[in-house]
Amino acid sequence: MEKIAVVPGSFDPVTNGHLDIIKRAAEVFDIVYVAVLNNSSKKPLFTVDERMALIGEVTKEIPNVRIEQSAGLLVDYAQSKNASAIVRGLRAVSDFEYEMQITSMNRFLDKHIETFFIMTKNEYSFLSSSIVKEVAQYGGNIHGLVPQIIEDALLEKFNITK
Ligand code: COD
Repeated sequence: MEKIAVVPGSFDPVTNGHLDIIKRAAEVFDIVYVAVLNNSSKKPLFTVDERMALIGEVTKEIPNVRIEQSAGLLVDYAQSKNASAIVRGLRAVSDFEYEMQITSMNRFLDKHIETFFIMTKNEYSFLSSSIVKEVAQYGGNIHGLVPQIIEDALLEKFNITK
């Protein structure tokens, strides 16, 4: 039976940290759905369609990755894909409390779904979409933190010419 996982997130925009988690999940699972979902506590910079297109572009070499969106609950989406696993990335201890909370809630909603965590690579442990946006907004150097196409998209969003 195929092992199907969902890698959910806001991906606003996708960073090298996210990409690393997606690639490593794709080595373990047969099919990986990268799901762009709504995090009600965040106000996105990129539209869902823009985020999906950018993720599609940077994962196009990984054959078992599919990019989708969902406006509802993560567990409902996972069920609709017959996914048995949710894969999340972990950076520092500060991620733990939030991840514990959403994992417990997802298990309360669906007792069959299992959440797996992949520890970030050291070089990405400080990296987040928010910090990349913050630096890009002021014309700072984000080279190496996001793929080139994401860097270009950020500069365009912030009307920065290099
Ligand atoms: N290294 C490794 N992993 C990383 C890095 C990095 N540098 N940066 C981010 N990550 C990981 C995050 O830990 C996360 O696992 C994943 O990448 C995505 O990160 P974000 O920030 O893009 O995504 P979030 O945390 O905003 O996603 C939250 C969801 C959208 C998944 C959540 O809000 C959700 O499930 N929404 C749908 C509604 C729902 O079901 N709610 C109930 C559950 S609370």
